[in-house]
Amino acid sequence: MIERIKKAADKIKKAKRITILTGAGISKASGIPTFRGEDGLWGKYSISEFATLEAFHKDPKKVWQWYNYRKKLIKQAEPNKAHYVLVELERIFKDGFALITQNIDNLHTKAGNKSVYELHGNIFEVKCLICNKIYHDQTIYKDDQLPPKCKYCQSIRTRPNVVWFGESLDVELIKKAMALAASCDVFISVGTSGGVQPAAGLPKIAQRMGKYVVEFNAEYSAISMFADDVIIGNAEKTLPMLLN
Ligand code: BJW
Ligand code: ZN
Repeated sequence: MIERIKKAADKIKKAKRITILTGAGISKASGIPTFRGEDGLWGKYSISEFATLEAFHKDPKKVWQWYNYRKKLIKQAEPNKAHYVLVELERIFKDGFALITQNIDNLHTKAGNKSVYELHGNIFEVKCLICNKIYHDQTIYKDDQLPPKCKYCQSIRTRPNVVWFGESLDVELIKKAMALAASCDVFISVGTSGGVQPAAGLPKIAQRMGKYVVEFNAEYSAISMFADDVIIGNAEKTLPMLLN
């Protein structure tokens, strides 16, 4: 493994542009559960009851309660060593650095990264279905305050600004992410199972364009087959080794 990390570190040293894709695994050491696998959220909460627009229309309060609970957990969480490695890489690469995340936990921004593309939204944002405004909201609500009233038009037809299954990602954002995957020299995937499209297609784009792709994950994933090197282990342990 040390040899492969050295190789990845060497590729990074020679690169001008790096693009990173992160998933829930990078935040696990910060105390935020992942989705799949043991202890994953989908083991306790079914996708069809909590993560589709149909589920939300059926029972907005129930879906809001789930996001409110996760928001509380996420608000208390601090970035871990893996997040800080990405802050250091942005400091080194400056404009040549881009971070595409599937996470809604805001931890990359909290750690200090600036060039962050949030493909699946942000748990600290509310979207109003009546006036269409999207606004920042860190409040943890009491049960009887859910769904929260829109801060602009007072409507209770609000939703978390996240992307559920069956919903389209922001078109400009996904186009930008694809361009960043195609135009980098090194593509790094961290802590994602690669089970969700279109995010999981990004490493494939980089590989097809002949870029060096390296994956840091606790186990082999659907992304591993597109990676030149796979570094198995917890990202908070393995990623810092890149900077040694
Ligand atoms: C560690 C670690 C440590 C642990 N260190 N590693 C093409 C083909 C087939 C289907 C589709 C397709 N295109 C679209 C679809 C449908 C669907 C889809 O992909 N379905 C799949 C099941 C196949 N995609 C969509 O619906 C997307 N929309 C879309 O494409 O619109 C157009 C369209 C619509 C309909 C049909 C066709 C086209 C939207 C997807 C939205 C996903 N939303 C969620 C919820 C967000 C809000 C919330 O958080 O509540 O996003 S689902 C969930 O999965 C969340 C995550 O961002 C996402 C990815 O999960 P992630 O991050 O990979 O987490 P895990 O848990 O899966 O993996 C963690 C990994 O870390 C594991 O490997 C661990 O081992 C590892 N790990 N500890 C390093 N310490
Ligand atoms: Zn409104």
